[in-house]
Amino acid sequence: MSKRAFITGITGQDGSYLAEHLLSLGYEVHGIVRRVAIEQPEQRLGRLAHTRDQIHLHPANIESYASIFHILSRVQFDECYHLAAQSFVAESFSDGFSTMATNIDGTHYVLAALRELQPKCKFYFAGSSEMFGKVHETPQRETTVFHPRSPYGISKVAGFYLTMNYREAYGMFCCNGILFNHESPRRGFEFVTRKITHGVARIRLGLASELRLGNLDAKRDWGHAADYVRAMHLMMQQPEPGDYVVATGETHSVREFCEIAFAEAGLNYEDYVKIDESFRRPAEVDLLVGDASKARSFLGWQSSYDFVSLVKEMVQTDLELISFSSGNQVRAPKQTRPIDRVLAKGTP
Ligand code: NDP
Ligand code: GDR
Repeated sequence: MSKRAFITGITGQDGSYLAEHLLSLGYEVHGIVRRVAIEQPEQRLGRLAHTRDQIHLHPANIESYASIFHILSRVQFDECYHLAAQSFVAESFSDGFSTMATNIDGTHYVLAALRELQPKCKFYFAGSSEMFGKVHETPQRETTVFHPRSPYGISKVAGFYLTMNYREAYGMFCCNGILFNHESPRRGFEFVTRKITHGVARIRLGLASELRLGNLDAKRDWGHAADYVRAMHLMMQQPEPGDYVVATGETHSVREFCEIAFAEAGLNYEDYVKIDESFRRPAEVDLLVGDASKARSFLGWQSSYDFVSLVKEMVQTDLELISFSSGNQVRAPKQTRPIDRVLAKGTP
């Protein structure tokens, strides 16, 4: 019999890749979506366009214990991947209260409902390298001390310890993924990588003349989301639950990302990027680079994308997306996977 998975945050970047991965492994995939998504499928379910007829969507909100309880009392699951969150760090400075409520209470509601109704269901929590924040050692690993620098980072530290506590107190199979930044052509437009690749495509096609960014010196360990969802699934197949860093082990600055992205479109970033202080954060995370040795040796996981291929894929997909919507002609994407081509055409 096929396994049944429950994904919160299925409409997001990771949720959409994870749903596809689990479907390819023969899982029956269920996910929750906010009611507004069901009412506006074209705008809100774009990332699921190509898998919608194979997955089961339930209306729910992680801020409502009752809505989670309602689903878990009707359908039995083998694995729960809790990805839903307010995931934009900058927004967490603007409204820390909402971020805390969604991310901490939401995680607690899912764990509490599982404990009550399905304590044998395995649980994955989407922890983050933002928990390391002002880093105490480099590279960061599972044993590195947390020092979050934003309400978002603090909410993820709370979720991490909630997950650990349900494992220790109730013997549940609960895993924390400590995932470093991962991107793709499905990344939200507010995150710096997509903001850059989308900006590059708009400039290349004559729709914009500049790109306004904040701190170009911040360094991140950027991987590809399609690789990282494989690690989530592998953690849940281990004999014992655990916590794992997932990262490429390479770090690059926002400036380097710009340089490669603009060059991919035949442009020089220095001619177009303008510094806008309003995009700087009250407290910055300057440098992240992860040590994924544990994931490599216990899970047999490794990243298949290198940094340059990731940037190029994102630029090429955005060129095609904008070209498609504006009727311009550009060269065909070189490294875009077919699935992302479908997505690109269905995403506004
Ligand atoms: P996205 O922002 O792309 O997706 C977030 C998802 O959460 C969306 O499906 C969103 O639904 C859903 N969501 C938000 N609030 C609620 C709510 N109140 N009720 C129900 N659903 C809600 O994030 P990613 O896919 O990039 O990340 C997935 C998870 O992994 C997040 O928890 C993020 O914090 C974490 N993470 C991400 C990393 C990355 O680099 N991408 C790295 C480390 C951790 P809707 O479509 O309705 O808005
Ligand atoms: P991050 O991603 O905060 O690392 O969180 P983001 O892409 O937002 O920022 C990365 C770095 O780029 C700098 N930056 C800018 N960022 C944005 N968004 N917009 C700008 O104009 C800009 N200019 C410079 C930022 O200051 C920062 O240093 C992501 C999210 O996916 C989290 O949910 C996840 O947990 C972490 O990655 C790991």
